[in-house]
Amino acid sequence: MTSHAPDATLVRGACPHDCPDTCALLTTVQDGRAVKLQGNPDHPPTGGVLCTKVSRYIERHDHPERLVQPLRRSGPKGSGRFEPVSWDEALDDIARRLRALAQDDPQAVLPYSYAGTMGLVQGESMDRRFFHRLGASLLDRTICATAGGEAMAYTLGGKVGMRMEFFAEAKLVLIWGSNSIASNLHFWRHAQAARRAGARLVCIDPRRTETADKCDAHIALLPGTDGALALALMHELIVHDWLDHDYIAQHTLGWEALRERALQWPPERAAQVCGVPVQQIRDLAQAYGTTKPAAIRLNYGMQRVRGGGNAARAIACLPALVGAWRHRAGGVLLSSSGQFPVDRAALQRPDLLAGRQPRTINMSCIGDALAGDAQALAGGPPVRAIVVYNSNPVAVAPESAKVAAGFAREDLFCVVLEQFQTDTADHADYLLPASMQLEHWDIHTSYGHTDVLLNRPAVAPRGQARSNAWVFRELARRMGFDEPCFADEDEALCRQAFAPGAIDWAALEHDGFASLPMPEAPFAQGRFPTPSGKCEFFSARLAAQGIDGLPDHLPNYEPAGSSRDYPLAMISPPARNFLNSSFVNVRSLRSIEGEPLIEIHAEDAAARGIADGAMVRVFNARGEHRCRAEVSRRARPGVVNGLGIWWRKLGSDGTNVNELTSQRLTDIGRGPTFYDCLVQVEALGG
Ligand SMILES: Nc1nc2c(c(=O)[nH]1)N[C@H]1C(S)=C(S)[C@@H](COP(=O)(O)OP(=O)(O)OC[C@H]3O[C@@H](n4cnc5c(=O)[nH]c(N)nc54)[C@H](O)[C@@H]3O)O[C@H]1N2
Ligand SMILES: Nc1nc2c(c(=O)[nH]1)N[C@H]1C(S)=C(S)[C@@H](COP(=O)(O)OP(=O)(O)OC[C@H]3O[C@@H](n4cnc5c(=O)[nH]c(N)nc54)[C@H](O)[C@@H]3O)O[C@H]1N2
Ligand code: SF4
Ligand SMILES: [Mo]
Repeated sequence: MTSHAPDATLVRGACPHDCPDTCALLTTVQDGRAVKLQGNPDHPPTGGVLCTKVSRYIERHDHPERLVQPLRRSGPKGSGRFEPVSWDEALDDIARRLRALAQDDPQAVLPYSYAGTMGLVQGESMDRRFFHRLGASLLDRTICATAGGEAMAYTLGGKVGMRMEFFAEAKLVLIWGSNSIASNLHFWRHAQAARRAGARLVCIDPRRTETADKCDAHIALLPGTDGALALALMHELIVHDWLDHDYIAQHTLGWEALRERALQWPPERAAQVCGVPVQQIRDLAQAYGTTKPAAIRLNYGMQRVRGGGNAARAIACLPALVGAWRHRAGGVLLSSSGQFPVDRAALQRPDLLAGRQPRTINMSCIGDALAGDAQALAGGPPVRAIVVYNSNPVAVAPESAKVAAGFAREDLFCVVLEQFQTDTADHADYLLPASMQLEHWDIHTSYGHTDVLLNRPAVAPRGQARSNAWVFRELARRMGFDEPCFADEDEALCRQAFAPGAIDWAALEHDGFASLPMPEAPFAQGRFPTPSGKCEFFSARLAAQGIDGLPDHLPNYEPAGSSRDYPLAMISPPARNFLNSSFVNVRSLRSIEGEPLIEIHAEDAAARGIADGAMVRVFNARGEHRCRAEVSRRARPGVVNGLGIWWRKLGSDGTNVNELTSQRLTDIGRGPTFYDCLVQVEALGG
């Protein structure tokens, strides 16, 4: 422990990263510098504990390669060569270029952002106002969660479910499509508490993750077969009559039809599809049907396949069948984010569109959109300018050869707001230095717990770095947008995120967090926020769109074993010490992860003459990626795991796993299908 002088101050904040845990931070500041960062012990979901990544946050914050001044491109497009310019020069020129494009058709301008920070101010406030006022194209932000999120909305009525802390009281916990130890650490504490109290933990994941290692059972199904598994569980619940008939009768919609559907899925059929022993399915069904309370921690890992929405819907039906919702430790949780009464209209001001209806571009098809594909452009003009912030699309978007080619277009005006010179930043015409969480105001909700957190700046921005909201305010001024809302400062924006009275501001200011008032067992008496008020096994809203109103198993676009040329299924889940592509440039974390690698089962490796540690070529018709092979018990036969998401320029051949993934979309929610991807792997000679 280092001790600090008495003049050190403690500043309360929030972890900004795209992680369900949304930890409360305490930063120790001395002489204007952040010298220590810890989890706030007074915030129950954080419990004073941070993950390895963010406990290294000061290393990221003080990183010698942080961007600290505005830069203008000085080399060929994509070369990553820049020269310093002043903020005034940069902003004046950007405003001039955007104004010229807007005179023609503002839809030629596309914002591209995701959850580099989850903050409502730096992520979805002044930026949205700016683009709404301009009339720019709208962005469909699908890259992560829309398949599962919309599935929850159709079934349960929103991104709602169990409270995280009550998993500790469950007697059976299914950890489904989640490597919780790596990516939801603060949930894992509750799962362990449950286990200590006698609960059984079952992990459902193609990869034998560190989480699977610590569970009582692991069902290593083939990617994209979760819908079949869920339907077979229903089959067993029905034939053994492990059903809560009263709950079903009172609080569900479409039971007879679902029953008929599920009876088509005996465990033997699902076992074939899932590539697992039939006894595992029978055992899981018996455990789920007879253990009370039973809780399901569902995560987004299972919905990045063609049938991801249907699979999430099937799983979301399970708790109602056994009446699990009656108990506060029963039910399912994918995301809690739908619980927060955020005043998005106040923050984003869609009224500034003033009746215009710009076309919408799906961020998961950015490669096709930049290539001029008519469908991806949704009938609108070519994209002639792109403004990227809080995201690194060249590394994280699917089919990256197309994405990189799009960003390399000479005629594309590209502005990137970033903390570091990422793969995307390399393609900028203007690269603008962004402040970090310890330097700006923000306010946060969560997709794991149900507390609101306030993030106060602890230190001044490094160099000339500025907040996203500042940049869009300054651009608005130069564009002549004179509505009063363009003058709102960052701290004022924090206050606009919730309607007056919706949260306890005094608590937020004093403690740094405020808890929403929440029922303990939200659906014990039904009252789902669906149109019918019931758990909708059958969704009339889906049927009205010509989509099957009942959940089903939809095979992958690229099912395992369906191609002779590309016989292996590849998934590319998060690496424990990175957060998407953030932290890849933090040396201490990168040295733990080593280098880009693909985990392969011993049988698949032997059949290809691949030795542990050999360099391999992973390829399919979309591209190839060279990396190291790790012959690993974490990979099941037929499936390889390429842990993500590396910066392309830090890989061995300037690519990453997304060179192989496709731009096809999910059944529900228009989401990406990163884990629906066939490849071949071959040893590289020499
Ligand atoms: N350390 C770390 N934490 C993170 C992230 C990170 O990159 N690193 N990412 C953050 C983000 S953006 C998100 S969205 C959240 C949630 O992020 P998720 O992407 O859900 O991450 P994981 O919890 O690792 O769960 C993914 C798991 O799903 C498994 N999986 C892959 N395909 C299938 C399938 O078809 N079926 C099933 N059942 N499982 C499958 C993978 O093997 C993996 O173990 O986590 C966040 N937290
Ligand atoms: N193959 C494969 N691809 C995937 C996934 C996968 O599992 N496999 N996961 C997908 C998922 S779930 C997600 S959510 C996406 C995530 O994709 P992204 O949302 O693009 O996430 P990051 O790669 O972390 O990039 C975020 C960037 O925002 C920057 N940033 C952070 N804070 C600020 C700020 O305040 N201002 C500005 N201007 N910049 C900031 C960071 O420096 C970082 O470079 O990737 C997806 N891609
Ligand atoms: S990344 Fe997640 S676990 Fe780590 S500090 Fe942030 S919120 Fe907490
Ligand atoms: Mo995500």
